[in-house]
Amino acid sequence: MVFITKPVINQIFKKIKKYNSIIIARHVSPDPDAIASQLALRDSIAETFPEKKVLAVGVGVAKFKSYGVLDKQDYSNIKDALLITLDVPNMSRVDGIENLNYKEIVNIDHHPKEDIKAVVEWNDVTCSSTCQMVAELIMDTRLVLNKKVAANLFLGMVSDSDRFLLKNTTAHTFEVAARLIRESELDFPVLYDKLYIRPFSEIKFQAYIINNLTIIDNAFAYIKINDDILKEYNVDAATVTNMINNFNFIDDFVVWCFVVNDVKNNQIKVSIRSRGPIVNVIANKYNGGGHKLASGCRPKTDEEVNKLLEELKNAAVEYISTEKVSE
Ligand SMILES: [Mn+2]
Repeated sequence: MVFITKPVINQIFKKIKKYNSIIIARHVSPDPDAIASQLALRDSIAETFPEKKVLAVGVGVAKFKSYGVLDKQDYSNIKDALLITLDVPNMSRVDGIENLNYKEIVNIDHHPKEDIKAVVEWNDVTCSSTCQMVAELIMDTRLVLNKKVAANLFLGMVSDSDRFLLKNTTAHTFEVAARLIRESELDFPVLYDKLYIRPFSEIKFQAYIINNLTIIDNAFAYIKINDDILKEYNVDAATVTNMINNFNFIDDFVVWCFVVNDVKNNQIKVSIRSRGPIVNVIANKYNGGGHKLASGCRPKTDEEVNKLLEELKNAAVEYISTEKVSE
């Protein structure tokens, strides 16, 4: 197998080589792909170029601690940094760069392109994860691939493709994964615990969702979770949104949506998944975005939530009816 280095990978590597200070950021409310790509790239650059200052910024998440530690130091005195944004297409969702003086941006992302203006833009919606892209960047250049870096990248790839199950998984995804395992001699089966071990209370909470999901017209399913329920099951708002992929492959609906009232952060969080209808265009209208079949948003009011649910239901019902016609 011959792997052809993409020109954009060389351009990114040149920027990394050129700058003495590099700040690596990703989206707010990070998922494993965001946090793992960020830490893997930081650790790889730091090991390849020990003289450089490389910081991974943003708010940490306790349950992702084992992936590595974010840099908490003040960077307001750093001038002329290179900012590398990962797994995020819009500037407003980049976490932790409020006081940063950066000179140029390199963006590496697999979401549909939005407003980030990068001097080098590697945006590829055909990639299943940002970790897949960072893995290629590292393996196709002289950036160091150690076991810790490889483990993080593998976890991000597995997580964002839902164990190579989602439609964004391609032959290339498997090629990068195989290469990553081979080149780092990664013992990957032991890593799955990190992603999938969970307390029994979460399974009980999943049963609550199963028993309380509203299904409309064999097309659309949704549930609204309030703070009392979160407390009763001892789970947080992120647990709800992380659970949404477990409801794939259910014959009774093509679009499903979890709404959670996150009192702690004073916001309404919505996760949406689809087996057909394009949902990110709807999520975009309610302070959100994401992928065609996997999106999220943050409506401001209950009224907005209800409008969103109505739009999603209509999209689902319409999809089902056209599918029936074409059968
Ligand atoms: Mn991602």
